Amino acid sequence: MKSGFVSFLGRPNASKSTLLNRIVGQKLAIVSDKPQTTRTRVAGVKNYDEGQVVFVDTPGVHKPTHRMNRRMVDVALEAMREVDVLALIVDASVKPGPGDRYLLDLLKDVKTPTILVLNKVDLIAKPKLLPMIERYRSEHAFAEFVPISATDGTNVDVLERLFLQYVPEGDPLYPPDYLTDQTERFFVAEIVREKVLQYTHDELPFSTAVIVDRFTEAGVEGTMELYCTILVDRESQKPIVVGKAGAMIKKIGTAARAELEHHFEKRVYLDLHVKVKSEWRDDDRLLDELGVRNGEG
Ligand SMILES: Nc1nc2c(ncn2[C@@H]2O[C@H](COP(=O)(O)OP(=O)(O)O)[C@@H](O)[C@H]2O)c(=O)[nH]1
Ligand SMILES: [Mg+2]
Repeated sequence: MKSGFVSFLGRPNASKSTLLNRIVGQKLAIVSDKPQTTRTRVAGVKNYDEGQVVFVDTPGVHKPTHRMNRRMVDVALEAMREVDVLALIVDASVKPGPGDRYLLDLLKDVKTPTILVLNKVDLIAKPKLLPMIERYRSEHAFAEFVPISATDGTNVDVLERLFLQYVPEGDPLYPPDYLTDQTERFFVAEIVREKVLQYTHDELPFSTAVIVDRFTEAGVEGTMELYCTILVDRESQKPIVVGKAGAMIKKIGTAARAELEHHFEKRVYLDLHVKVKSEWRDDDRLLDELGVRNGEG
């Protein structure tokens, strides 16, 4: 049998989280069209006839501007170490930039087999792929090059076969029904944050966090009670999240509740509340509480 770890590495928005969800067949990591959505490491386990693979989704590697971002990048870099396979995920639909250069430099002395995954091929014309692959081939000794589309699933099965091929022999690391290291509490906070990202304006995403103040398992009535606080950075951002006569927060709450009910297969009572906390992205204690891990941790 085979078993091992595969880490996803890449720039923000390359589609790492979409790929994780696609492979494990369930939404573990939230996804958005805004960069820097993923703030910490999320692992998902998949069992195959040939063995078990643990996939590790990471925050996108970018230039850090706050302590939070420093931690995010550290988490991503940490995930490069002591794994069996690396997957460098690139968005094939956008022009390579300095961020790609930085990632290639990071890989320079890395001995771990690294697969280049060219993602979002549904958005590009096929003839563009080969020159792109050739360029990456000249930049680094990648083990394989795999064009995929994480949203429509093109070639993802081929990629999974390759991952299995590169992980070593070994016994499974987790029991067969183990799916993720994520807690339910963290998942709740992430789903609420995803809806905030989805419905609010562009200036908001980086500066929003969600804290679960109270999480009550379904009681006799079979209803889970969830009380969450949405943190924003500035007073001016609060009305964006609350909306006119509370319309926005209601929309966020309705969408989050529907998804949580579907996920937990239980009735959910969701209470959302918005609070201004300036500079929270540089508040170590709060970052600890939010689960934005320290790279070393
Ligand atoms: N067209 C297309 N869009 C994709 C694909 N994979 C992801 N996306 C979109 O790209 C955005 C970023 O995806 P996400 O998984 O959050 O990226 P991450 O930051 O690398 O984790 C989202 O809006 C996704 O819906 C793909 O294969 N094709
Ligand atoms: Mg992500």
